[in-house]
Amino acid sequence: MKGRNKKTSDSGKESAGVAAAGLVEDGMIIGLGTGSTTAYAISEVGKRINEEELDVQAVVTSYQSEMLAIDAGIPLTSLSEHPELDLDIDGADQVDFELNAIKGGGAAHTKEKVVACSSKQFIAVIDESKLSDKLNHSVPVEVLPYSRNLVLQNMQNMGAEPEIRQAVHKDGPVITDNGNLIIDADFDVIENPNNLASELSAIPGIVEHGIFTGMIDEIYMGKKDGTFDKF
Ligand code: ABF
Repeated sequence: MKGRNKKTSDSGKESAGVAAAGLVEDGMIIGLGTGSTTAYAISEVGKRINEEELDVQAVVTSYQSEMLAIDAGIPLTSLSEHPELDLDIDGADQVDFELNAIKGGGAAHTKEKVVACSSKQFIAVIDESKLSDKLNHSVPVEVLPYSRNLVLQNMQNMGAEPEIRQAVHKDGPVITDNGNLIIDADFDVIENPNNLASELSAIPGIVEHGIFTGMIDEIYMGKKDGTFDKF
Protein backbone atom coordinates (compact mmCIF):
# COMPACT_ATOMS: atom_id res chain seq x y z
CA MET A 1 0.00 0.00 0.00
CA LYS A 2 1.38 3.41 -0.88
CA GLY A 3 1.02 6.71 0.89
CA ARG A 4 2.41 10.16 0.14
CA ASN A 5 3.52 12.86 2.50
CA LYS A 6 3.05 16.38 1.17
CA LYS A 7 6.67 17.24 1.81
CA THR A 8 9.20 15.64 -0.57
CA SER A 9 11.66 13.97 1.72
CA ASP A 10 15.35 13.74 0.91
CA SER A 11 15.43 10.58 3.01
CA GLY A 12 13.03 7.70 3.39
CA LYS A 13 13.54 8.03 7.13
CA GLU A 14 11.53 11.24 7.26
CA SER A 15 8.68 9.85 5.13
CA ALA A 16 8.38 6.78 7.34
CA GLY A 17 8.63 8.66 10.64
CA VAL A 18 6.10 11.33 9.69
CA ALA A 19 3.66 8.75 8.33
CA ALA A 20 3.84 6.60 11.47
CA ALA A 21 3.30 9.67 13.66
CA GLY A 22 -0.02 10.09 11.83
CA LEU A 23 -1.29 6.99 13.65
CA VAL A 24 -1.19 8.74 17.03
CA GLU A 25 -4.69 9.58 18.32
CA ASP A 26 -5.95 11.82 21.12
CA GLY A 27 -5.76 10.07 24.48
CA MET A 28 -3.09 7.57 23.45
CA ILE A 29 -0.20 6.43 25.62
CA ILE A 30 2.62 5.71 23.16
CA GLY A 31 6.11 4.25 23.12
CA LEU A 32 8.93 6.07 21.32
CA GLY A 33 12.11 4.29 20.31
CA THR A 34 15.62 5.39 19.47
CA GLY A 35 17.46 6.31 16.27
CA SER A 36 17.31 8.87 13.49
CA THR A 37 14.17 7.50 11.80
CA THR A 38 12.17 7.53 15.01
CA ALA A 39 13.49 11.04 15.61
CA TYR A 40 11.34 12.20 12.67
CA ALA A 41 8.31 10.51 14.22
CA ILE A 42 9.02 12.16 17.60
CA SER A 43 9.25 15.58 15.98
CA GLU A 44 5.99 15.05 14.07
CA VAL A 45 4.17 13.75 17.17
CA GLY A 46 5.26 16.88 19.04
CA LYS A 47 4.04 19.07 16.18
CA ARG A 48 0.66 17.31 16.13
CA ILE A 49 0.26 17.54 19.91
CA ASN A 50 0.82 21.26 19.67
CA GLU A 51 -1.29 21.96 16.55
CA GLU A 52 -4.18 19.56 17.32
CA GLU A 53 -4.05 19.94 21.13
CA LEU A 54 -3.79 16.18 21.53
CA ASP A 55 -3.71 14.58 24.98
CA VAL A 56 -0.84 12.13 24.39
CA GLN A 57 1.83 10.84 26.75
CA ALA A 58 4.93 8.86 25.81
CA VAL A 59 7.18 6.22 27.34
CA VAL A 60 10.71 6.56 26.01
CA THR A 61 13.39 3.89 25.60
CA SER A 62 16.68 5.76 25.92
CA TYR A 63 18.31 8.99 27.02
CA GLN A 64 18.37 10.04 23.36
CA SER A 65 14.63 9.52 22.83
CA GLU A 66 13.89 11.19 26.17
CA MET A 67 15.78 14.34 25.15
CA LEU A 68 14.13 14.42 21.72
CA ALA A 69 10.65 13.94 23.21
CA ILE A 70 11.19 16.72 25.76
CA ASP A 71 12.44 19.05 23.02
CA ALA A 72 9.35 18.19 20.95
CA GLY A 73 7.05 19.02 23.87
CA ILE A 74 5.75 15.49 24.33
CA PRO A 75 4.60 14.78 27.93
CA LEU A 76 6.45 11.77 29.36
CA THR A 77 5.12 8.94 31.49
CA SER A 78 6.38 5.50 32.48
CA LEU A 79 5.52 1.83 32.21
CA SER A 80 4.91 1.92 35.96
CA GLU A 81 2.04 4.35 35.42
CA HIS A 82 0.93 2.78 32.11
CA PRO A 83 1.94 -0.91 31.79
CA GLU A 84 0.04 -1.22 28.49
CA LEU A 85 0.70 1.20 25.63
CA ASP A 86 -1.54 1.89 22.66
CA LEU A 87 1.18 2.30 20.02
CA ASP A 88 4.96 1.95 19.82
CA ILE A 89 6.99 3.60 17.05
CA ASP A 90 10.63 2.52 16.71
CA GLY A 91 13.35 1.98 14.15
CA ALA A 92 15.39 -1.03 13.12
CA ASP A 93 18.80 -1.91 11.71
CA GLN A 94 17.40 -4.49 9.31
CA VAL A 95 14.01 -6.12 8.61
CA ASP A 96 12.84 -8.99 6.39
CA PHE A 97 9.54 -9.59 4.61
CA GLU A 98 8.28 -11.75 7.50
CA LEU A 99 8.50 -8.67 9.76
CA ASN A 100 11.48 -10.04 11.67
CA ALA A 101 14.00 -7.37 12.66
CA ILE A 102 17.45 -6.82 14.02
CA LYS A 103 17.59 -3.87 16.38
CA GLY A 104 20.14 -2.42 18.77
CA GLY A 105 22.32 -0.19 16.63
CA GLY A 106 21.45 2.48 19.14
CA ALA A 107 22.39 0.27 22.12
CA ALA A 108 18.84 0.57 23.47
CA HIS A 109 17.21 -2.66 22.25
CA THR A 110 16.54 -4.05 25.75
CA LYS A 111 14.13 -1.28 26.73
CA GLU A 112 12.90 -1.10 23.13
CA LYS A 113 11.88 -4.77 23.30
CA VAL A 114 10.13 -4.23 26.66
CA VAL A 115 8.19 -1.26 25.24
CA ALA A 116 7.38 -3.13 22.01
CA CYS A 117 6.02 -6.08 24.03
CA SER A 118 4.02 -3.68 26.24
CA SER A 119 2.25 -2.13 23.24
CA LYS A 120 -1.00 -3.12 21.52
CA GLN A 121 0.57 -2.10 18.19
CA PHE A 122 4.26 -1.88 17.22
CA ILE A 123 5.12 0.07 14.07
CA ALA A 124 8.72 -0.16 12.78
CA VAL A 125 9.89 2.79 10.74
CA ILE A 126 12.71 2.32 8.23
CA ASP A 127 14.08 3.50 4.94
CA GLU A 128 14.56 1.17 1.97
CA SER A 129 18.16 0.37 2.90
CA LYS A 130 16.96 -1.63 5.93
CA LEU A 131 14.88 -4.20 4.00
CA SER A 132 16.52 -7.54 3.16
CA ASP A 133 15.25 -10.92 1.93
CA LYS A 134 17.22 -12.61 4.74
CA LEU A 135 18.52 -11.07 7.96
CA ASN A 136 22.31 -10.87 7.83
CA HIS A 137 23.09 -7.80 9.93
CA SER A 138 25.28 -8.28 13.00
CA VAL A 139 23.17 -8.94 16.09
CA PRO A 140 23.62 -6.52 19.02
CA VAL A 141 23.49 -8.26 22.41
CA GLU A 142 23.38 -6.45 25.77
CA VAL A 143 25.69 -8.25 28.20
CA LEU A 144 26.51 -7.98 31.90
CA PRO A 145 30.18 -6.90 32.07
CA TYR A 146 30.69 -9.77 34.53
CA SER A 147 29.78 -12.29 31.82
CA ARG A 148 31.60 -10.82 28.81
CA ASN A 149 34.10 -13.66 28.34
CA LEU A 150 31.49 -16.40 28.80
CA VAL A 151 29.24 -14.76 26.20
CA LEU A 152 32.11 -14.17 23.75
CA GLN A 153 33.16 -17.84 24.04
CA ASN A 154 29.61 -19.11 23.57
CA MET A 155 29.14 -16.97 20.48
CA GLN A 156 32.43 -18.14 18.99
CA ASN A 157 31.30 -21.74 19.61
CA MET A 158 28.13 -20.85 17.66
CA GLY A 159 30.31 -19.82 14.72
CA ALA A 160 29.87 -16.07 15.15
CA GLU A 161 32.51 -13.34 15.12
CA PRO A 162 31.60 -11.32 18.24
CA GLU A 163 33.06 -7.91 19.05
CA ILE A 164 32.60 -5.70 22.09
CA ARG A 165 31.20 -2.39 20.76
CA GLN A 166 33.62 0.46 21.31
CA ALA A 167 32.51 4.01 22.09
CA VAL A 168 33.05 6.58 19.33
CA HIS A 169 33.73 9.72 21.33
CA LYS A 170 35.86 8.26 24.12
CA ASP A 171 38.22 5.36 24.73
CA GLY A 172 36.68 2.13 25.90
CA PRO A 173 33.51 0.15 25.30
CA VAL A 174 29.98 1.50 24.88
CA ILE A 175 28.15 1.40 28.23
CA THR A 176 24.36 1.17 27.86
CA ASP A 177 21.81 3.21 29.81
CA ASN A 178 21.55 0.06 31.99
CA GLY A 179 25.31 0.01 32.71
CA ASN A 180 26.05 -2.99 30.49
CA LEU A 181 28.20 -3.81 27.45
CA ILE A 182 27.09 -4.36 23.86
CA ILE A 183 28.54 -7.25 21.88
CA ASP A 184 27.87 -7.20 18.13
CA ALA A 185 27.90 -10.72 16.72
CA ASP A 186 28.09 -11.47 13.00
CA PHE A 187 26.25 -14.73 12.27
CA ASP A 188 26.31 -14.16 8.48
CA VAL A 189 22.90 -15.06 6.95
CA ILE A 190 20.37 -15.88 9.69
CA GLU A 191 18.28 -18.67 8.17
CA ASN A 192 16.02 -19.07 11.23
CA PRO A 193 15.77 -15.92 13.39
CA ASN A 194 13.53 -17.67 15.92
CA ASN A 195 16.05 -20.44 16.56
CA LEU A 196 18.97 -18.04 16.90
CA ALA A 197 16.91 -15.87 19.27
CA SER A 198 16.26 -18.90 21.49
CA GLU A 199 19.93 -19.93 21.44
CA LEU A 200 21.08 -16.44 22.45
CA SER A 201 18.46 -16.15 25.20
CA ALA A 202 19.85 -19.34 26.75
CA ILE A 203 23.38 -17.94 27.22
CA PRO A 204 23.93 -16.88 30.87
CA GLY A 205 24.82 -13.21 31.25
CA ILE A 206 23.01 -12.02 28.13
CA VAL A 207 20.55 -9.34 29.23
CA GLU A 208 18.79 -9.13 25.85
CA HIS A 209 19.57 -9.68 22.17
CA GLY A 210 18.44 -7.56 19.24
CA ILE A 211 16.46 -10.14 17.27
CA PHE A 212 12.78 -9.14 17.21
CA THR A 213 10.52 -11.90 15.90
CA GLY A 214 6.73 -11.94 15.98
CA MET A 215 6.61 -8.44 17.52
CA ILE A 216 6.23 -6.00 14.64
CA ASP A 217 2.66 -5.36 13.50
CA GLU A 218 3.48 -3.23 10.49
CA ILE A 219 6.54 -1.75 8.79
CA TYR A 220 6.49 1.76 7.36
CA MET A 221 9.24 1.97 4.74
CA GLY A 222 9.93 5.49 3.53
CA LYS A 223 11.38 6.39 0.13
CA LYS A 224 13.48 9.32 -1.02
CA ASP A 225 10.63 10.72 -3.14
CA GLY A 226 8.44 11.28 -0.07
CA THR A 227 6.23 8.20 -0.52
CA PHE A 228 6.17 5.22 1.80
CA ASP A 229 5.11 1.58 1.66
CA LYS A 230 3.36 -0.28 4.49
CA PHE A 231 3.53 -4.07 4.92
C1 ABF B 1 16.92 1.95 17.32
O1 ABF B 1 17.34 2.73 16.25
C2 ABF B 1 17.66 0.69 17.26
O2 ABF B 1 17.00 -0.42 17.76
C3 ABF B 1 17.94 0.57 15.82
O3 ABF B 1 19.05 -0.21 15.71
C4 ABF B 1 18.19 1.98 15.43
C5 ABF B 1 17.90 2.36 14.02
O4 ABF B 1 18.41 3.68 13.88
P1 ABF B 1 18.20 4.54 12.56
O5 ABF B 1 16.72 4.75 12.42
O6 ABF B 1 18.96 5.79 12.86
O7 ABF B 1 18.78 3.74 11.43
O8 ABF B 1 15.57 1.67 17.17
